[in-house]
Amino acid sequence: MPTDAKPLKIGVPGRTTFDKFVKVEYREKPNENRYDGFCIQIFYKVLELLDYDLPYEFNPYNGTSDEGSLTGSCILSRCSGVYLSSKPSLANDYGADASDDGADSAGADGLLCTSWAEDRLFDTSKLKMFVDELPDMPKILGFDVVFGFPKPKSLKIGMFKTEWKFHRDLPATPVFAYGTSKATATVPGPTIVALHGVDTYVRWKNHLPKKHILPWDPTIPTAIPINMKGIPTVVHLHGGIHEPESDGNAESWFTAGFKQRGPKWTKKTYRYPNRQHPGNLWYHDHAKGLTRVNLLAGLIGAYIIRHPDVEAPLGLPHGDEFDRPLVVFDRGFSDDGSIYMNATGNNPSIHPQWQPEYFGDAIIVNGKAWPRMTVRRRKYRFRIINASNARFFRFFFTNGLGFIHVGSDSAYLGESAITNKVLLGPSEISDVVVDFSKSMTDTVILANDAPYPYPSGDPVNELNSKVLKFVIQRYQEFDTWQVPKKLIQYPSPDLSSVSLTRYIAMYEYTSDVDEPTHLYLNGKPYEAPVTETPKVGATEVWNVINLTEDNHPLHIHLGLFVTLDQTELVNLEEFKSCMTEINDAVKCQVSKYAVGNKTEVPAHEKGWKNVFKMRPGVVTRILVRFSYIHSNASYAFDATSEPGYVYHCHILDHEDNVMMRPLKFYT
Ligand SMILES: [Cu+2]
Repeated sequence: MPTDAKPLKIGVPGRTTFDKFVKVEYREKPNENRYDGFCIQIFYKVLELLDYDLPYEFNPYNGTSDEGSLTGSCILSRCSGVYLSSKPSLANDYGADASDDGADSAGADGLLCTSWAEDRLFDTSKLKMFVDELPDMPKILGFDVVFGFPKPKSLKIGMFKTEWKFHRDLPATPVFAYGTSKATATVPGPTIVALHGVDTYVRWKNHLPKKHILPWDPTIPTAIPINMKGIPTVVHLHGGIHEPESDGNAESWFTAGFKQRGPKWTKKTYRYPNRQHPGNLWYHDHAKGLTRVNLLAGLIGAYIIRHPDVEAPLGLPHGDEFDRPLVVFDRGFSDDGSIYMNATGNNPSIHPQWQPEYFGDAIIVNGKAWPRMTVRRRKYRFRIINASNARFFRFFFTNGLGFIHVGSDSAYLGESAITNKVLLGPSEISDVVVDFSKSMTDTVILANDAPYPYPSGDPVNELNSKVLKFVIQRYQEFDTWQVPKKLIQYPSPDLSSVSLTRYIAMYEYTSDVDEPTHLYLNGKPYEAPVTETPKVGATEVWNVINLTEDNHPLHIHLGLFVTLDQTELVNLEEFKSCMTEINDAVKCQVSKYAVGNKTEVPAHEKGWKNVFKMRPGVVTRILVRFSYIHSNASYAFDATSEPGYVYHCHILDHEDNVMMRPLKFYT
C-alpha cells in the first residue's frame, strides 16, 4: 500500500443504510493520461463486485448522488491506484483469497480486481491433441435470390451467453457467442457470405447478461453503462468499406435490448453495402475498453464477400468442402473449463487488471483446441484469420508443404506467391491454397514458431507450437483446380497522387518498475481531439514510427494501404529521447535517423492490406487510399458523417489502453 494512500468510504447513493461497506484507498497522484471518469468507474467496479443493484438511476457523468458523496471526492482525487480493503466477511462474498494476491500490508485485503475468484489455471497439456474434428461454422447468406436475381437481405444476429465445448475433455466453457439464436450460437460465430454489389443489413442484438464472464479493468477508458446494468458491445466489420454509422465505433456501444447506448451510438441496423472488392473480412466486438475481453469471451466471426464474375475465372478451389475459413486464436482455461484470464495487472497499483498482452497455451481453430481435419489428396483453399488478442502465428507445415498465397487481409494479390511460412499478426488474414497432393506423408501438422510477445518474447512450447493436424487420404485425386500466377489486378499505388504525408509514432509508457502502463499513438490518448482528418478520395503516405520494442499490427478502418518500405532507425535512443520530449517527427529529423537497413516487403504482403505488422525500431511507409481500390471510385456513402472511424493497434490489449485514435473524413 502506498504511503500517501487515504481511505475513502463508499456506499450506494440513495441508501441511508449500507448493508455492505468497502473502503477504497487511493493515491492522490494526478496522472495526466487518465480522464475524469476514472474514479466513477472504480466505484461501479466495486458495486459490481458486491453484486449491488442500484435502487435508482445514478448518472456517473454528472455526479448527482446525494448520499455517500462519492463523485465529489472521486473527481477531486484522480486516483492512480485502488486497493480494496474490506471486512473479512466481504472477502468471502466474492471468493477473493486475500493472502494470495500479493497486496502488501497496511490493511489492504486485496487489490480491487483480484477479487475475481482466480480459479487455478487448467493444465492444458492434459488435453489430448488432434482428437476433435475441425468444425465448419454455420453459414448465413447475406443476400436473397428472388426469381434468379440477388436482392439485399436483412439479418438479425444476436450475442448470447452460452456454453461451448473447446475440447472433448474440457468441461463446457461459458462464452459470449454470435448466432441467430442462443441454441445455434457458436464460437466463432456463423460465417456470413455476402455478394458483391448487394446490400447486407444486420441488426446486431445484444442478449448478454448483466455481468461479464471475464475480469475487465475500469481504470482504462472503458464503456460503462449507468448502474452497471449490462455489457456494452458494438460490432465492427473488419475490412468493410461502409458508412461511419455502421462501422462499430468504440463509443457506439449498446447493452441488451439497446437499453443503454454509448455517446456515439447512432442506429440499430447496420448497412454493409458490399460494393468493395471481393475477399475476406471478419466481424468482432469493438466496445471501448472491452474489446479484449469481449473477443476473448467469443465475439468473433468470419465474413466473406464473393464476386463470382471476377473470382470464378481464377479456378481456385471452391465449395464448402474445399474452401474453408480457419479462425485461429489462443486461450487458457481454468479447472472448471472457464476461460482463464489473469485478473491481476502487471502494474496493479495503476491498472488492477490490465495486462499488456493476453496469451493462452491452447490453440483453437474454428472453436476446437488442436483439432484434426481429414483431407483428400488435392488442393484446398484456407482463409486463415488470426483472431488472437496478442499472439502472432508463424505457421508452417511439419513436412515442408508450402502455402500458395492468393490474398492478404481483404484483398486478392496481383500475383500468387509461394512461401513455407506465414507470419500473421493479430487480425491479419492470409488466403492460401494448400496442395495436399504434394505431401510426402499421410499426416501433417500445421505448426507455429512465433515467439510471444512478437518478436522478442518467449519461444513457443510443446502446446502453443501445434495448431491443426491434417490426415491426408492415400489416393491421389484428379483435381482441375489451379492457382494462376496472375490473380486480380487493381490500380497500382500512385505516389504522384499523394496529397499529404503523416507521421504516426507508436509509444509505450512504463511504470517505476519498468512494466508497461499504457500505449499511445502520436503520444495522444484516444479522447484527444482528432488529428487525422483525410479528405474522402485522398491518397496519403503515412510514416509509421515504432518506438517500442514490440511489433504492432496497425489496422486502419475504411482505407486500404500498400506498404512501400520498412527502414530501420539508426541511433534509435537519440531519436527516441527527442520524440519523447517534443513528440514531433519532423522537428526530431526522422529522415536523418530513418537510414538503416531496409526490409523487403514479402511478395505475399505486397498487395492492398488493412493491417500491417509494424516492426520495432523501424519506420514503415504505407500508401493509404481512401477510395475503392478496385475502381478508384469514391465511396457509395457519406464517409464524412459522425461518428467517424478509427485506426489502432490490433493487439487488443494495446487497443484498449489506448493505442487507438479517431479518423475523421472531410470533403
Ligand atoms: Cu500494439
